[in-house]
Amino acid sequence: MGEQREVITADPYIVGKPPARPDGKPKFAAWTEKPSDLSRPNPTTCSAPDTHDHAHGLIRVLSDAGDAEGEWNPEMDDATLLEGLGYMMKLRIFDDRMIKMQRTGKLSFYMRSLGEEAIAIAQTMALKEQDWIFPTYRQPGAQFVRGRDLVSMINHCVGNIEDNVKGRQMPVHYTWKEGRFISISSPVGTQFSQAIGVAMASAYKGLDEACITWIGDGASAEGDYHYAVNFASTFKPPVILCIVNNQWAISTHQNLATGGRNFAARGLAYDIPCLRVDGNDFLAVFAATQWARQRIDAGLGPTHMELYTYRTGPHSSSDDPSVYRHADEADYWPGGDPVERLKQHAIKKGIWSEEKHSALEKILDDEIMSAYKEAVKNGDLANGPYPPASTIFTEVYEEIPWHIQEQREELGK
Ligand SMILES: Cc1ncc(C[n+]2csc(CCOP(=O)(O)OP(=O)(O)O)c2C)c(N)n1
Ligand SMILES: [Mg+2]
Repeated sequence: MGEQREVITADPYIVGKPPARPDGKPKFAAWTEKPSDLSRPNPTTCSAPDTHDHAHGLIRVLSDAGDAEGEWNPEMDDATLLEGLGYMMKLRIFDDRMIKMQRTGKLSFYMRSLGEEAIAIAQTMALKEQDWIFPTYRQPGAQFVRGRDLVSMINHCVGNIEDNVKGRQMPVHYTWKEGRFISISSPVGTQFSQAIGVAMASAYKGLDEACITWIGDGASAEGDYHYAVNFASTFKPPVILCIVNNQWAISTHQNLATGGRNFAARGLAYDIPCLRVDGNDFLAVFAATQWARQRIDAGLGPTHMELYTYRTGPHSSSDDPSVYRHADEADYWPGGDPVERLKQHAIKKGIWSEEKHSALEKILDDEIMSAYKEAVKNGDLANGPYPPASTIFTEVYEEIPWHIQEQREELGK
């Protein structure tokens, strides 16, 4: 007789339903999970079924009191911890500045990572320099870790003549070859297959180059997710597959994608070890990714993880969440704020203070403002100059198809 498992049935009352609409009181079940709940299995011997509890529980390191606890505590040194805090603060200030620029007509569109800063930053810090990043628009923070120049990031967001993608992409859809940061696709869900393909190539060539990729809770309901994970299951390439469950896919609640169940455990059906991680706990996110990278080091291939978080801001600068969720819903999120949690932990450890925090905020704000001033010297949205229209046709096709050539001739470029 096998072990008794819970029988899972769909709850017709939950499918697609958010916890509350704008006129109702926001509801989130209180978290009972503690950092001491889950063991850290040996990454080099652990199989998918061994991670049943990790797929259904929640990996946490920062306790409610702000201490780092449990087997998943990565025992991060102070300098690295403060570096991570600095990157998260920088991203938040950068996002605030850019949204102000969008509101004053300097940028056409913007998307913030508000509330999700820990994810791409902690994860990129846990990788090796040579690893490849296949992000969505919600992981620009990886570029800070890899050292991308702020002026170059802003040139892209404005779409001026120094934009490295020459205005061919929407703002925030960065591409950065030098940082192994692959172009962000507007069609959601494409990057999982791409990352797995590159990871397969890397294994085939015998390179120590892993891939990490992310998909949203909403996009994970597309077939693309399953096609991709099926390849990962079969070929076991060196890839870290992350579902960012930030509760919302624009105005659609994550319950529509899961029926109210979790995302992490779906990987168990594909025989891939699964972790469900508190996405607002910088140390837990780092530790889980380090564990996945250790499996890759040992030649064991993929890890599938859910980063459990909350999209604090609107979907994008074009969205008004007050029409579909309660205005204060973010305040009810049991996972708190990732920047505040790491800051409080650092203060408790005696390596940080409110004064140091404010001083760093000021330095970062000045740095971002001066980068912005530098970037708009290359043109802004209102006044140009813009990349020439002929760049629609160049560097896109190796051989221009006849119908595109006709269009080019019609434009006279
Ligand atoms: C294939 C495709 N379908 C629809 C869209 C429009 N769209 C852009 S983002 C988005 C929601 C994605 O939500 P989720 O995957 O949860 O990611 P999040 O924005 O929450 O990070 C949708 C429907 C798109 N860009 N591509
Ligand atoms: Mg989402």
